[in-house]
Amino acid sequence: MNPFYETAARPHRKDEDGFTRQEVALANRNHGIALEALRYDITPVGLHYLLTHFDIPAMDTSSFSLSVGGEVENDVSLSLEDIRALPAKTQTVTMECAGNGRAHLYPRHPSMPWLNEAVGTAEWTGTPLRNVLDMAGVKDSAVDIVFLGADRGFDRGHEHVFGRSLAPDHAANDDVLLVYDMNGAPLLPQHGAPLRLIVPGWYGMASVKWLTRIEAVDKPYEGFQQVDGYQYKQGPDDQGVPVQTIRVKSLMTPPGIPDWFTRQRMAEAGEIIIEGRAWSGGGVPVKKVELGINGVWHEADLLPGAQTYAWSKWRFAWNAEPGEFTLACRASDVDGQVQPDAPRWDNSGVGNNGIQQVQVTVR
Ligand SMILES: Nc1nc2c(c(=O)[nH]1)N[C@H]1C(S)=C(S)[C@@H](COP(=O)(O)O)O[C@H]1N2
Ligand SMILES: [Mo]
Repeated sequence: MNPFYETAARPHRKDEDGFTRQEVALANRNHGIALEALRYDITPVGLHYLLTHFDIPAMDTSSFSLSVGGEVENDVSLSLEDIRALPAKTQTVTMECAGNGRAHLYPRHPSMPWLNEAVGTAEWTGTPLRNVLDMAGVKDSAVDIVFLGADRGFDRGHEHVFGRSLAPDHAANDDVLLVYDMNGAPLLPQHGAPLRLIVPGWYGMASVKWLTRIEAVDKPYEGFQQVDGYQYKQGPDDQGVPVQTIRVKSLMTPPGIPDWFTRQRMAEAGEIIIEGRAWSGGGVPVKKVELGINGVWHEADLLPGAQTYAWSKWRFAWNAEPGEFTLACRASDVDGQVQPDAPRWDNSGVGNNGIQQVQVTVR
């Protein structure tokens, strides 16, 4: 018996600010970064955004094992100790949820109602996935490498474990990691302890948490989170284009001090330093960030030194006079991609890299 088929249809919502009880429940479980925490190059773990579809599974590190099978020469089973004994690699990676910005769309897809804050940067330590795939010996017959988590639930009537796949070539890339430490300490339960995948440059859904099983398969993987979820679609019946690398984006730390309830800002006239972060996906560097002040764009300083998969810092010195202002920030990357001024439509609200806007009163 499956009582969840009736939840399959989730019509778009037109109540612009009236979020539903279900959306509020999801927002309580899955928090975003506080925008003032953009000040840290590496997001402290407790300030990193979180997105968990089902429940955080109970995992026992001492009895944990990762199994590798399917189209491989040898089935492999590894304890966490075995994995920690493999060559280690640490990588700074900015991760963003594909649904970030969803709540700016109108009408809105009922799901986790992110505004701007589903992003964070961590130092992830693990071993390149390739080391484990080489132990198993992936056969030429493999067309996908599948990653399965220990968490299970329903989505639109379909019961499944959270699973994603990568093409074999991508899985063999040295930058794709099996991760056990975040910011130099063992993963916390909510971030996938004891082992997760990190796929740098891709939206967060690819980085499977609570990873317990890797399977090489000889037919394209058709798991729910691969082919039903995470597809760019204009309408519900579109064929869909898979969501993959992160689109260019920037955020600012709102200046001044906030009003508790509305989050609107009050700042003092004079020089105000506006700071923020900018990033793109697939290892593509950010080229330029602009700050918009009441619709007029000014080029900001982009600070050097960003690592391949991590965000850059940017800064703009604003000589503010008293008045009412709408600030905005807009990044472009070296591939020529630019953030759109208005959110781009997607049926389930994925991939919205529209500009952030902040209202400020200067006194
Ligand atoms: N097993 C499992 N892995 C998962 C998820 C999940 O629900 N279950 N959520 C994915 C999504 S959609 C995102 S955005 C990232 C979030 O990672 P974080 O919670 O560590 O920030 O994990 C991904 N990996
Ligand atoms: Mo996500």
